[in-house]
Amino acid sequence: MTDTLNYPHFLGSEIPQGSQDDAFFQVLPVPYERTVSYGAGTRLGPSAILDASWQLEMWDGYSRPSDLGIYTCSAVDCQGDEAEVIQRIADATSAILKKGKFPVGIGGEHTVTGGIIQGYLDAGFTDFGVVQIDAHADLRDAYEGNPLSHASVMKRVVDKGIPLFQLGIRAYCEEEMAARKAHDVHYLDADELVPNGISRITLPPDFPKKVFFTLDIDGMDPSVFPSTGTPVPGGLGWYQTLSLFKSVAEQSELIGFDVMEFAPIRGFHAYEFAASQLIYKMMGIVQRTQERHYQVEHGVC
Ligand SMILES: [Mn+2]
Repeated sequence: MTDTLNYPHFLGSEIPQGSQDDAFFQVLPVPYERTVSYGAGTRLGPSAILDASWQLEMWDGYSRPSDLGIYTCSAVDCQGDEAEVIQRIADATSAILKKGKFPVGIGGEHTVTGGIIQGYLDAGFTDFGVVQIDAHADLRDAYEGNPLSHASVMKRVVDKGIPLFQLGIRAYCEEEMAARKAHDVHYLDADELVPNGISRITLPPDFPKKVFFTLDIDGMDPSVFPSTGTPVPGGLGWYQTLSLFKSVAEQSELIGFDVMEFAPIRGFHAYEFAASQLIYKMMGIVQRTQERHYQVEHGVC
């Protein structure tokens, strides 16, 4: 578990570092940790996940996502002014998009997703929605006075007029309930999804076809991932999470995804491996559901 920017590349034990011009999946490590509200350690998430990815098999059980090429970008420099870091994240994301490739963000705290979404806007994406798995609504206008807090990241998204669908939420305040109403946020909370074993959803007919998927790892149950800063009981299971992601992928044109808020626990490498496998399985679902939307050789159509 290192705390440097010299990260290994994703699945580096099995495949060479892809080319930035050719590889479809472009992994963007963002070791950003600034507005911690409880446990710390998300700045170590990207390096731990990339280290653990060397233990993955290329075959994910259904296909070989690595056949599309995986390029691991240099980690975003997260030192300095918050707004400048967010802009650096946006710039790195839009650079990937301008090459017609598929961003896979690895955090870092959930604030990072705000920078990634800004990157889509900067790259000229307009008509897209965001689907979020999370324990927390992240819809506070500011948290402890900070509008760039991880607890406010989805408020920044809906403030930009981007449609939002939330899955697995089970911790929110009245201000966030009001924000859901004010911004027509769609949601299926954990108390509906988990006890009823719901693993498929239908997006509303007017939801944008292009979807960015953000997975805050605390949306999953702490029995699966205790390795996160603000765990909440009653979350989604492993298969349920992947199945929900697949159901969204089947009815959308996915334009990217991220996995945020992973905070490794020293000595418990099972969680690091699980996080890297989750990302690789999500890549596999993208590979198998998005063929109609992209041509491997020419990037996203
Ligand atoms: Mn979150």
